Amino acid sequence: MSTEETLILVKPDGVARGLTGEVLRRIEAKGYKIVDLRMVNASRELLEEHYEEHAGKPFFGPLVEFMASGPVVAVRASGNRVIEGFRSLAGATDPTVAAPGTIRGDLGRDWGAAVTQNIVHGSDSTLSAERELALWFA
Ligand code: RTP
Ligand code: MG
Repeated sequence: MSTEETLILVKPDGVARGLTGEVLRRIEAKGYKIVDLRMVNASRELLEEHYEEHAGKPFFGPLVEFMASGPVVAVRASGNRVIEGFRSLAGATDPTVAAPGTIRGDLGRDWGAAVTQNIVHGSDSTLSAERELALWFA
C-alpha cells in the first residue's frame, strides 16, 4: 500500500502575513511528511484549472485574482489519511466560524474582501489530490 498524498497550498494571504512557517509547523507537528515544496507565482491558466469545479460561480473571478495576487507555497504532503486529516487541520472554509484549534480558526478572519481569504487550500478527495498534484508539481 502506498502512502496517501495531498496538495496543500499556503494562499497569498498566508504567505503575505508570514504564516508559511506556522502552516508547515502544524503539518509536521501532526506527523505528516513534507515530500516536496515550491513557491509559485501561479498563472491565471493554472488557477482556473485548479479551481475548475467553481467555474461559473460568482466568486470564481475574484478567487482567481486573489490567488494570482502574490506567491503561493505549494506542498506535497504524505501520510495515512492525510487528505482528510489536513482538511481537518485547516478547518471550515469561513475563518470566522472555523473552530479554534484549526489553521483557519486560529489565524484567519473576515477582512471584508471580495473573496474569502482563508490562508490554506487542501485537496478534498483522492481524485482531486492526484489531479492537483499533477498541476502544481508538473
Ligand atoms: P479550498 O478549495 O481552497 O481548500 O477551500 P474549501 O474546499 O474549504 O472551499 P471551496 O468551497 O472549495 O472554495 C474554494 C475557495 O474559494 C473561496 N471562496 N470564497 N463566497 C465566497 O466568498 C467564497 N466561497 C469560496 C475560498 O478561498 C475557498 O477556500
Ligand atoms: Mg475546495
